[in-house]
Amino acid sequence: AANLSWLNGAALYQIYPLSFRDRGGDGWGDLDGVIEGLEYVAALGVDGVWISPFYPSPRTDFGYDVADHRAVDPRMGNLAVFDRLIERAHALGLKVLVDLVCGHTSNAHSWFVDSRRSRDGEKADWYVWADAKPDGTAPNNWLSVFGGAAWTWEPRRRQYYLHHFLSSQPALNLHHPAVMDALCETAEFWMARGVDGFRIDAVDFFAHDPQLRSNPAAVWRDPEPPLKPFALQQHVYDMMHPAIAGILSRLRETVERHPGRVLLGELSSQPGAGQRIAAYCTPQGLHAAYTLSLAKQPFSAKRFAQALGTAGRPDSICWSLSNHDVERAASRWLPAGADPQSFNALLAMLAAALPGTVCLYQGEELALPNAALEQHQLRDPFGITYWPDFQGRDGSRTPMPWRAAEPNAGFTIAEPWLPVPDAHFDLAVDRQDRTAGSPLAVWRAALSLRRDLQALRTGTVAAVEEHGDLLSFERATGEERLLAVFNMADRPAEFALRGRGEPEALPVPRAPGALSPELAADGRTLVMPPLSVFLG
Ligand code: TEU
Repeated sequence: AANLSWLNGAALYQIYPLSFRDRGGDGWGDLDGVIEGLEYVAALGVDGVWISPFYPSPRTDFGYDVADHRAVDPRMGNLAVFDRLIERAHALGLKVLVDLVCGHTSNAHSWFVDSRRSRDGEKADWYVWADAKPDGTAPNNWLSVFGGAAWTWEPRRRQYYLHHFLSSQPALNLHHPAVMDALCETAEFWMARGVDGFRIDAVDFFAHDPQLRSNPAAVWRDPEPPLKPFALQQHVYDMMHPAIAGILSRLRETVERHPGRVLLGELSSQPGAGQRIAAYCTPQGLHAAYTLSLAKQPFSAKRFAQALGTAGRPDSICWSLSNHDVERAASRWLPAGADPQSFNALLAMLAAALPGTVCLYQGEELALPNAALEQHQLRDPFGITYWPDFQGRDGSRTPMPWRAAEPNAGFTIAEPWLPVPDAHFDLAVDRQDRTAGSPLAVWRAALSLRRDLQALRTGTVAAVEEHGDLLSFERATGEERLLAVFNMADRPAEFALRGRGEPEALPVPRAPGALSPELAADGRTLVMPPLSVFLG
């Protein structure tokens, strides 16, 4: 319990600022746009926002290639605008987390410009450099998440540098004390400006095998083509190294000096995630682990029960059903032929009932489907490389639709960097705002249940079970005990209450026309309509 923070029980909202709202009129979102949207976010009933990178960046990875950690990209505003953003968020009762990208920088960062120049400059060891093998090839077989080798040759040093993502994102050497000092100073810089904590990007990549041993080949039981090349190896040596705990403790010491600030670290879904969560979420490490472990499952009661049941410390997890790296949940999981609004209500209640923290991604509350883009519209190099087998991440990054009747749904007056899909206009904020039973109204009601019911917010989670299409679990505090049952399929099902007595149903938000679960005549069975939720 010593490690619990305000994150426990909280709901967060992820703002992907490049696609949130454009006030400057260049087709890309900016910080003034974020400020303008904060009132809407607060009205959803969330506790805070996580804002994806807005730092100066060549945008090869859309901000995750940071060229200066302690400034605002001039196209998105400046530090004075950021200060106003913090002030406005706090006035609305919202906490603010910003992204701290520690594992790599842009190759345009002054640190890398210095490091690549020679083997004996001041920052020579700030990145991960290694000699070629005698035949001139890369030091080992490590692969980049976004395709190809994780090593790129630098003619000036006549050495390879490591990059787990794009070659424009060289990996920082976090074993170097001066690098850790610089990152901790960056954390201090933003805390002094009032941020409430950090979402730490890609923690599993912070340290690797110092001997640079090659990874073994993956063992595939049932390979399902197309495989992304990253899946062709077991990532035992290039990531998830035990030294990561020590790196996190340096960051924790830094935030610990400022009461109420938190570290939310992004962990990958590689095998052993449960153990890593337990190892990193301690009073010397992270306050909570941000994970896509549910988002990466098929939508099945069995898989969700497994993910929840093996979570290790469920109160130390921040669950997300969607983010800017994956297909939007409303399309990814929608059962064939199912009513999208009923499915949305199921997702909203599931999010509201999860233990720990839950993080919504902008547009999730509007039930936006993923955008189907054409090849020429792609921006994400990950998608451009693998088209059409894997279409990249642009489909979840298209602009927020604010006003149905305006060009670009009110996101921008210019040409937006990614198009607003036709299907998103009808789902725009202004339209849903005035429509009873809209997906937005359902999310607001679900989040308000989470706020009002202490058991849903901070209760323990127990009895995580799967019965065919049904997922069930209990949330309990000293005074309150709640049973939550989700019918995850588009067909009816029955839930046996067994020794539970007759729980009294709480009013759960539903899609227009959707049926509620009923207690059968025997008093021991809940009759669950397709995609329905019982809470009581
Ligand atoms: O992502 C880190 C990461 O490892 C994964 O989420 C990855 O994108 C996914 O497994 C691919 O299947 C973070 C950011 O969220 C992402 O947008 C950045 O591109 C990445 O770091 C590099 O900074």
